[in-house]
Amino acid sequence: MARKVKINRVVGRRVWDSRGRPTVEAEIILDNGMTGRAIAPSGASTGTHEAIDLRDGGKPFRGLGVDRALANINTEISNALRGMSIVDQPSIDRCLIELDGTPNKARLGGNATVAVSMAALHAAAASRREPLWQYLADGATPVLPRPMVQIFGGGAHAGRRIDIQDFLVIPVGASTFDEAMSMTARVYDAAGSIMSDRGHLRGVADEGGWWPEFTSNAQALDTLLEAIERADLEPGKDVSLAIDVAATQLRQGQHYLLPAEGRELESEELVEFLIGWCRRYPIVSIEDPLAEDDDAGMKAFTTKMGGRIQIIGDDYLVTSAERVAAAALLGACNAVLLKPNQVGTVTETLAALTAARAAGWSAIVSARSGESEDVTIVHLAVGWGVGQLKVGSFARSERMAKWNEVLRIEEALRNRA
Ligand code: 2PG
Ligand code: MG
Repeated sequence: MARKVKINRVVGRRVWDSRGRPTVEAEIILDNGMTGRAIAPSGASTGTHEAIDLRDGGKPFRGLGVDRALANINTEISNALRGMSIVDQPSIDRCLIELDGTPNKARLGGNATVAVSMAALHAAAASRREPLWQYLADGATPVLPRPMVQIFGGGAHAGRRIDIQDFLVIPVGASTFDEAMSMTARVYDAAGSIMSDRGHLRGVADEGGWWPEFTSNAQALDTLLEAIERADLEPGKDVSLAIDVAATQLRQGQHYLLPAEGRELESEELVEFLIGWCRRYPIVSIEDPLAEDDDAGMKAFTTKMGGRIQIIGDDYLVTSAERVAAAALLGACNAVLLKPNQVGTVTETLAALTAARAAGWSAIVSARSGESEDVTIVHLAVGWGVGQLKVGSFARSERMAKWNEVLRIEEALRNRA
């Protein structure tokens, strides 16, 4: 039945993201009157190989207008998709890729294509009268993700107050998502209290994590441990640590510059520096430990630590199936971060997940630092059974909308079992 339901038209509209910047919303209207819509997110620490976030340039909104991306949706994309079956996501995405005709969605804009691609999923699920996670699972067992939650923001998300971009916790001891959220709430609150007690509370960074009023990166890690203990939880047993180094942002020529440490490091030195932290702290996952162009460093770090911790490629892999396969062959990373807007369509995001699984890797679905109320990625994580989810911190509604959506899905699954 749903197979016969066709796309009538696609509408692009300007909405606003969590940084108060313009972004793209796409709405797909089906022949039967049903609709689906989605909003494109945007990054601050973006990889060179990501799909292009098409912006207008010029003076308005500091060049960040999206009128060109919207025009592409309202004309070319709408015309090309009209009449296509809504449940044929691979064909819809192939049509977007071919219509764009560039290797990185530079012509139509990755922000236009990802919003349309995700809107198609919502319209398809609606026409099947299924929740999106269930439509995506397609009969397979859905999996609730383990959350990875930012407690302190740094790097490009906090005026580079400290070098490391994300200090995160993973509530490894939780046996349900609901329990994981309450553990997180306690740690987030305790971390805020510690900052406040020391007169260090300065509000929150881009993704809702506490603004890092620290003098060194290790101070953030020490404070995380303190916060876990103050929440009556045990570091490493109930709650483990993770970091996103976002090392591309630290790259200066062939070196890495860590101003908060007052140090400039060679690639091999950064590898040893991070290994030192892994010895001292219960860190179970490190993202982008080296820069996007540092294959040798990534390989060296993975050779030494890949058997012990999760090593995630974000800027390094940009949700590209080809880059995942090449990195696996090289022996660099053992996990991929999946951000649909890095590649521009849902089908290509799924291809990156498939490549990761073929390599025996884990995967993590992730939001961007510029977000909205859109919760599509939550459904991707659950429906595809990805296993992990990273959407920023435990404050600000663009983050909480996503955590809360998982709670609703957990309840729906429990009632079904
Ligand atoms: C990252 C993301 C999300 P951004 O580096 O993982 O935290 O940041 O969206 O700015 O690339
Ligand atoms: Mg990252």
